[in-house]
Amino acid sequence: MRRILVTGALGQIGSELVLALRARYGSEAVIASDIRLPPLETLKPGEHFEFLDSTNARQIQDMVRNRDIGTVYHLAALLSATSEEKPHVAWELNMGGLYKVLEVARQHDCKVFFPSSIGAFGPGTPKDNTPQDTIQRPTTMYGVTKVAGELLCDYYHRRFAVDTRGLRFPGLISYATPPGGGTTDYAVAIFYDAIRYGRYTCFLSPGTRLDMMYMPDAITALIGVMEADPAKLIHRNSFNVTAMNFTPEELAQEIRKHIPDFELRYDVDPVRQAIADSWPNSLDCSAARAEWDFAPQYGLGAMVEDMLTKLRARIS
Ligand code: AKB
Repeated sequence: MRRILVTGALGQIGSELVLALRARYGSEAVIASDIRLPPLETLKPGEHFEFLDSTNARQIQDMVRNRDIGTVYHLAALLSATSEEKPHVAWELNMGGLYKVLEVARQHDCKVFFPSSIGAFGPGTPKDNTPQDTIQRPTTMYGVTKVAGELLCDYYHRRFAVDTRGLRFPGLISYATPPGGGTTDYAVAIFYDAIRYGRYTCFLSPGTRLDMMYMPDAITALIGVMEADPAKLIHRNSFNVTAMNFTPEELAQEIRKHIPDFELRYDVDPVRQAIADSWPNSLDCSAARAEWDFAPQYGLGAMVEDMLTKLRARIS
């Protein structure tokens, strides 16, 4: 079997995806890569981790050719809030990196996964039960790179038969990596502060409803869409996926079932609030269910219980 390359392997999704891919296909089959390297002692015998700057076409080319890569999970990208702070870097990394990965994939017949987002939608998108195929027109640089990325992946599939597949992720909640640069990060940070201090100050306003998914469901969905029978795929880039939606207050209420005195305060960040306000409240995932059996397991209650248990063990 040709190997699997994961770019951005130390990021929120990459950190957990690499473990799942190694468990499923064997350590020898998976090459994790990033522009940082993990401490050597964290790697077990037989696990591969390589330096790779995914804006450098030569490095991608060498990696794919020399290590016999057949599939690329291209996760290296800036998230929404950081992309608004540094739009030029976001364009260079999110679009430039994807274009170079697709070009190498075309030349070496690789399959490519592209992570899109609810950020690919905009203020003109229907907010509730947002359809799979609808108006997008995002107003953030992050969203621009996600819509353009979806279109570019579909183009490479139609024009060059590159097997590209993608998911429009909602906010992802995970205990394995700390939050970093997203608009939905409050839904991760809240757990750290709830455990440590019993209170949290939220940067989004009380009524902000957003789609979310617990990381184990995101990893199952990622592998699921990549293993799906291509004959059944009507869509490719990218599928709406979500598992729950809530406001900060609703999340706090669920946390109070475990930490009764938990306090939630607000100090709204206008930049991240404007981004959140331009995104949908809830996605329609019927295409993902029909075309490759998407079936998330965690709702709000199960996610909160598991997050608190796992994060408590990690923090202590
Ligand atoms: C972000 O908040 O930037 C991401 C996303 C929803 O794409 N979590």
